Amino acid sequence: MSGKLKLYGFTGSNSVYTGRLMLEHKGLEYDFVKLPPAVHAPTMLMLGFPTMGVPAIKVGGVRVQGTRWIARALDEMYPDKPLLFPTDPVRRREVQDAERWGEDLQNAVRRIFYCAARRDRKAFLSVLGAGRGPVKSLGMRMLAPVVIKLATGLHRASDEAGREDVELLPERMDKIDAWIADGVLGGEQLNAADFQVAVNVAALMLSEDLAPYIDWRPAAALARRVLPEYGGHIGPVVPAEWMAELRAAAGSPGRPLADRPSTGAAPPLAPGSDAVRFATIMRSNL
Ligand SMILES: N[C@@H](CCC(=O)N[C@@H](CS)C(=O)NCC(=O)O)C(=O)O
Repeated sequence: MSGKLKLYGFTGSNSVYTGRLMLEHKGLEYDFVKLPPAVHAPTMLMLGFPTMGVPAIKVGGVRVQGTRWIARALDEMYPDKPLLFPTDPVRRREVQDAERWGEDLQNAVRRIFYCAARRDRKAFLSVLGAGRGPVKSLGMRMLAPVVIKLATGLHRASDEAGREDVELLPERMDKIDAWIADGVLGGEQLNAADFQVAVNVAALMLSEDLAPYIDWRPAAALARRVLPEYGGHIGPVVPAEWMAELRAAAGSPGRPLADRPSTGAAPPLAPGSDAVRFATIMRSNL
């Protein structure tokens, strides 16, 4: 492919992190075209993309939008670089299934995020404003009410939906842990599903309310491996009544530890490991 690859997106977006990590995995050089949230939507149309969504890539006149389509396009365009999907057909299908499921998790995490953002503007700014200079931070503060309102509508992030998403977290985290145990996720070579799923576990762990219910799990260790530094912090804003399922789940804080796997500690970061590489990239690119 000729020409420098461009990635379009905005800082702090879970799906954009997935896109970025896949480009890093392939070892591709790219320019990150940072667009302000909300403003990104008409901009993408003006740039000739068929929809308003990010992440999106453009290379050699080819435009691709959406994490799952970007993953496929990257393997097709750069088959000689580390692959995002296994070549074994059975494993490949398992990874594709986990990846598709992961996009639903991505939507759930986005809904939970906007429920939190409506309750605490600081949470919104700390995630979507992470790493911005003073002028851009001011711009983000001014944009925040509009972005929160638009995103709530666009992503159907009502309280009702957000509550259901919080209630489903134990079940969803169990599924991720099971995929890790089966080797679909968290293998020696990370794959497209790892980037889809683990980014969203990392995003959940920004929440002071939710992190204690997740951080002991293999899913959390995978999130720390894939994306050790998701910028931002979400203080305690999740209504207590939304968290009954989490509190009742086996292995949750205050519950017997019998079922709690012992693999929750972050793995040591070997020099040159994926985690160290990505942490450096994230710091320098934000
Ligand atoms: N599920 C999509 C995510 C797309 C998405 O919702 N992106 C948000 C930013 S986090 C966006 O661009 N929303 C505006 C739109 O889709 O029109 C993917 O995996 O790529």
